[in-house]
This record gives sequence, structure tokens and C-alpha cells, in this order.
Amino acid sequence: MLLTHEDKHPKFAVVGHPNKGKSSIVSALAMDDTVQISDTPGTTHKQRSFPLRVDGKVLYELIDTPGFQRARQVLAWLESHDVSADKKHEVVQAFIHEHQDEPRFNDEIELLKPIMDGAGIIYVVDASKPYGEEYEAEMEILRWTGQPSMALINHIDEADYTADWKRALEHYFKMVRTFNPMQTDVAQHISILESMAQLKEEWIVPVKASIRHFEQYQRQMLVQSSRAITKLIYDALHHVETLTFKGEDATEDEKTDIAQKYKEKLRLYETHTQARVENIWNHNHLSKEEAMLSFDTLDLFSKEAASVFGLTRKELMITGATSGAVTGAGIDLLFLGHTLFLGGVVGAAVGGVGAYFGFEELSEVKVLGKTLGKKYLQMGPMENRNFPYILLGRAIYHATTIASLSHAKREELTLTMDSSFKDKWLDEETRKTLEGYHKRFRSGDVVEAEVLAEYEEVVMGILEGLIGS
Ligand SMILES: Nc1nc2c(ncn2[C@@H]2O[C@H](COP(=O)(O)OP(=O)(O)O)[C@@H](O)[C@H]2O)c(=O)[nH]1
Ligand SMILES: [Mg+2]
Repeated sequence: MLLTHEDKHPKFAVVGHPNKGKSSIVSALAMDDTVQISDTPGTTHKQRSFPLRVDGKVLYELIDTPGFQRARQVLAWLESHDVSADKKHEVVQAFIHEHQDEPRFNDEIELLKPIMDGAGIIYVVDASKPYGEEYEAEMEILRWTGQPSMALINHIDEADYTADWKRALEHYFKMVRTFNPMQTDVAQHISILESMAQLKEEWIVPVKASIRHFEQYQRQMLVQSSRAITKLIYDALHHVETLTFKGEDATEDEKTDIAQKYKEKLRLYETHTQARVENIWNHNHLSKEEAMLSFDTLDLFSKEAASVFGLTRKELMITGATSGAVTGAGIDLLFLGHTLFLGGVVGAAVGGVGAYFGFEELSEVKVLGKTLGKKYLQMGPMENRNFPYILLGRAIYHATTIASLSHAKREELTLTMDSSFKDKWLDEETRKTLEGYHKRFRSGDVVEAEVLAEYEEVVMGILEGLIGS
């Protein structure tokens, strides 16, 4: 048999009573959204392994198992073979061997097999249900295997019997931890891995190595997300849409047509970036409330979006909007009442100024090439100064949501960004830094890779600040 590196990584079997969150914990720790999670108890009858693979290397492996069904009967069989502690493992082996073909013990055999093959034990309980003696047979059986074990306390509902559970679990497990598979964050994740390392002396080195790789992996996902977001902003601001036309002059329809295509392209850039970011964080089966560029009815190009994701009065003034097109008086008019970008007041009062910031007005449609025979319309690069902040804000919101989303979550994801989100990522200094880059991206000139790398650093800083790593 060929021995590969694959055999070296730490393995843990997640076991327990049916419907306690075993599969949810596997899903969260293996960062795998293909793990079957169900509120119908007893749907899993086969063990299934979920390795966390990074660049082809397995960091560790979690094994999802069926829940105990006939723990008392199994324990009675084991206890009928009274042996010294060093022989108990063999008795469990004998149990499996002898009941191999008996369907009634299928679930116990499936869950015991990986443990007997050397996997560590993670025993999962739900502390929102009272402790009861029926769990003791399960914990006894696990003790018979002689494998290192820890208990994880999950809370599926509100009620809390943690204190009772702790007292009982500490009797059977040297490590008892609480873990919420629905709200996993990096710190919680690493802390559980650290507990796993402590279970057995021989595991300290390999599990610690896995933790280091895991930390690098987290960073790598942040870097890749920052890169994807940088590409989005650059591509979107830089994009130029062209449309040839045959007539003497472009028709209104043709002008509408190119504006439509231009917006569609910007939407597409965002959709692709979201898919890429989801892929980076292993969320490949996500169902979102609005797949197409719409967070909770707020469309990227709606006026509401502008007021929610856009800039404050002060920010607008500093982005350079005041130079030229808008005077101080114009700005004041723009911010009449609280109708930032909203309603007819602005448009009526300041006319061109409103349009200057307005969201229909991303970029002017230019008629070009009249002298060359082949005439065409051109739209882009982006002229709207507010747009980059809206697009970036949305991308950052999306990325931070995805990065902190547990793989155990199965319900539809609703992306609802509230207006205060901007204050979390866009401070005065960041905005100043960004504005310089946005100006270059908007210029239509090709930007060198180093400049994009600098922008990526800024985005990375923002993401790190929000996610914390
Ligand atoms: N609210 C909440 N629900 C959970 C939690 N853990 C599991 N569940 C739900 O409980 C049900 C059973 O979870 P599952 O992981 O399939 O349990 P298993 O049978 O032990 O593998 C599913 O509907 C899960 O979504 C939790 O921590 N919080
Ligand atoms: Mg399950």
C-alpha cells in the first residue's frame, strides 16, 4: 500500500445523539457547505468524511456520523465481556466484527468505525435540552474505544441547561467546550482546534501545524478577496462601452441602448466579483435573496442606493466635486432637508448640479468617429465621483458578510446593508487615500500593476479591520 501525506493529518469523528448539531459542527469546522444538515433526526446512516483542503493539502478532517440509536444495547453487549481496561478497545472491535451485517446496529457501527481507525472523538450535545441518563450509555461506549475525546456543547434553542451538562460531561471528557456552529468566527475556530491539539500528546505537533496553516489560509482568503474587489473597482471605473450606428446621427433609442448596456456591464462586474468572493470562502451553494445586484430592494442605480451607500455632504465636497461644476451654494442646495439625492427638489433647484451627482448620470454618452465613416457611441469611463464608493462599500459589505458566514447556515442569505455601514469602513483618511486611486481609475489610462497592488492593500486593511483576524 502506498503511504501518502494524506494519512498524517488529524482526524476527528463528530458523534452524539441524533439532531444535536453534529453535521452543523462538521460543516462549520470543515468550512464545507455540502454537509447534509436536517431537522429530521436519523437521516444520516453512513459516516462521511469532510477534509479541509488548502492548496491540495489536507489540514484536518472531520467525519460526520449517524447518531446513536441503540446505545444501551451496545453497552450491555460490551459490558457482558468484562475485561481489563487495556482490552476494552478490542471488545469494541469484536462488537463491530460480530454485528457487521445487522441493520439494527448499522448506525453504531458506522460511528464507531472511524474512531476505531484512530480518529479523535468530538461528542456533541445540545444544552438547550435537559441532561438525562440516556446519554450515559453513549459516553460509556465512547470511553470503551479508548480514543481521546472532547465534548462540544451546542445550543439549538433558548433554554439553557449548561451547568447540568457540564457537570455530567466533565465526568467523561477531559475537555468540555461550548461551540456555536452558526456563528463561527476565526478566533472560536482556532480555539477549538487548539483544544483538539491537547487531546493527545502525539497530536500536539500535527494539530498545531494545521492551526498555522489555517491562519495562513484565512489570510490568503482575505488577500484574494481584496484582489477581486480591487479588480472590480478598476474594471468598473475603467470600462468603456461602445456602440456603432449607421444613421446620420445616433437615435434616442441607440443612446438608451448604450446606457443600458453600460449599466448591465457594471452589474455583471459586481455579480462576478460576488461569485468569486463566495468561491474564495468556500460558499459555493449559497442562496441569496437577490442574486442580481440588489440588496434588499436597493438597486445599485437607484437614488435610494445613492443616499444609503453614498457620501456625506462633507465627503462629497472633498472628493473634488466642488472644483468646477458645483459651487458652495450648489452643495447646500443639494443637501436641502434630508433629501440627499432624493426627490425633485434637488433637480429643480440646481438643475445640472443634481444630474452631476445623479445616478442616471454615470457617464456622458459621447458620439464619436463622425469623420471616420464608422460612427459610434461611447459611454465610460466612469465620471460619477460617488459611484466608486457605492460599489466599494457594497463589495466590502458583501465580502465581510461572506467571510463571517458559517457554512452550517442553510437558510437564504439576506444581504441588507444599513446606512451606518459606511461609517464602519470609510473614514476621512481612507477616503482621501482612495480618492487618489479612483481618479486614476476614472481617467481611462491603463494603470500599472503596482498601483492596483497598493489599492489592494487599502482594501485589505479595511477588510481586516472589519473581520479581525
Ligand atoms: N439555531 C440553531 N440551530 C441549530 C444549531 N445547531 C444545529 N441546529 C439545527 O438543528 C437541526 C439539526 O442539526 P444537524 O446539524 O443536522 O444535527 P445532527 O442530526 O446532530 O447532525 C438543523 O435544523 C440545524 O439547522 C445551533 O447552534 N443553532
Ligand atoms: Mg447529521
